[in-house]
Amino acid sequence: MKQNISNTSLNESVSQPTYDRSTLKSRIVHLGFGAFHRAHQGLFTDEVAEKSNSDWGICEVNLFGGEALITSLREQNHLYTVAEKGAQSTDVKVIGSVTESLHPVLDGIESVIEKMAEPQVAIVSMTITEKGYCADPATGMLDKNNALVITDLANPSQPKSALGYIVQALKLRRNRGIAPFTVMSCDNVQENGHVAKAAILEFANLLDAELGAWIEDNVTFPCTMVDRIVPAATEETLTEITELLGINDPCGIACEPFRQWVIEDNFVAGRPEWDIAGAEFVDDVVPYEEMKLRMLNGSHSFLAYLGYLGGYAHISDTMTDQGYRTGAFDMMMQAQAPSLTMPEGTDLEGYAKMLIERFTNPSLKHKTWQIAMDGSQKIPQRMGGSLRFHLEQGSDFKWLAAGIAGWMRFVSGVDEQGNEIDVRDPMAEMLRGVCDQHGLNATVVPALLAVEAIFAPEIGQNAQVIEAVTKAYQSLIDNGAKATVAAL
Ligand code: NAI
Ligand code: CS2
Repeated sequence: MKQNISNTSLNESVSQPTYDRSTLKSRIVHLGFGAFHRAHQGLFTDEVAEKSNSDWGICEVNLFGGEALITSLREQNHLYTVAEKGAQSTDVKVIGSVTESLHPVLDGIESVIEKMAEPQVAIVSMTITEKGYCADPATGMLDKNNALVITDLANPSQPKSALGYIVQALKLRRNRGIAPFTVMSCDNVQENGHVAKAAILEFANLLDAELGAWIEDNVTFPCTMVDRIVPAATEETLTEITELLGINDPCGIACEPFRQWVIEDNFVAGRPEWDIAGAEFVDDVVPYEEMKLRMLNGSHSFLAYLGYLGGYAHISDTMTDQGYRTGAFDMMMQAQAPSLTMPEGTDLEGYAKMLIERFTNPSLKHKTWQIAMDGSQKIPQRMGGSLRFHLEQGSDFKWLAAGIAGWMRFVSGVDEQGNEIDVRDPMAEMLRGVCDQHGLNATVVPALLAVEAIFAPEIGQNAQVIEAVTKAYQSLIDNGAKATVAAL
């Protein structure tokens, strides 16, 4: 038998499930067995099983890529490792909450839909990245011109998009008289439950208005705020996990020790007691989502674009540069915090200081390039709301302007040394086309701000925004990213 995590004794320091895994049922189907889910929801659900008599298990699905990961997971009885890396030490845990796994390429589309339609499935959760919602980034509404939406509407029984899978599974449940499931988004999307609901309802209504009405009446879409920094696995982190574990785990993932999960308590068919593992159930998640998206993710994107251009490969590298460190803190406190309306007693300055500490963790090699990915989907959520706030207030938004200018300079596809940048974004080609028409010239700024799928006209055509972003862009061209950030 091939030796692996499920049939080999592991190093003593590794914590392993002590509960009876055979009692878990696939009551959750999760779309997106990526880095984040493994270190967050998978781990929370494992802890609930460890601390109570929970029977909540997860069937993992990857709709796009990740076939090898699913194959490896099966070979090791669906166990995998999470390594929580603090600045000084690392805790290694084996996670037991996964019951089974499916992949449309390995198992066929029908088997995924049939699993989602099984009566015991109470929750379909998602970490499918921002672009997985097939929504227009500027409005959050379904993008009817999205290629996946077009093909799925034409052939709904053989879907490709997450929306198509969910709607088809809900249709089967309705036709079979099976109660619906809750759809729970765990992506970094502003009002993620509302965006998921709007996209799914619109998609369903375009197919069959009665089905759309049934979904609207019967399905809930709780919003969630999810937080844990989980960089993509690298050879280096996998080698380190092998050393700590005593055996190779291709599904292992490293992350920071911090984790947070705030969930709107709105589940139609029950839910695990994730609060046992530290999650918070609240009535309204939106303020927490806004706080996290603007302060953490907004400054992450700021550091990602300007850091990459400044020659910093990792977020922790940017934190060794006082200009970036101060710039990120000021971005949080001057540009983002004032735009938030938080429950009384929320300490935003304490939050910002903690974020700077988390970004500093030298054990986490979180690539600026990774965070820079999919900027067209991220910028509106991370900077759009606060930009609107400053325009209304007449207050200074130079940090946001610098972040947006950094993104514009990044999507040109050429770095400050003239080397090519591997820009990954669903709109990369269109963005590159716009950049190529202008070269590295500030005239590109109004041209990119005019892309309405990213910037609503009241932002993109606002003279103050154009002026501030142009000024920051010109500084990037004349002085480079490091000097531009230092001058903030
Ligand atoms: P990843 O690259 O490891 O995984 C991405 C997952 O999304 C894969 O399972 C893939 O199958 C799926 N996917 C990609 N495109 C899709 C599409 N069009 N439709 C359906 N599924 C699609 O990324 P990771 O780190 O797991 O992050 C995923 C998302 O989780 C992020 O975009 C973010 O919204 C959220 N998140 C990530 C955190 C992190 O630090 N990594 C922390 C908090 C939230
Ligand atoms: C990052 C986030 O990749 C990105 O865009 O900003 O994934 C970030 O690491 C998480 O939201 C932290 O919770």
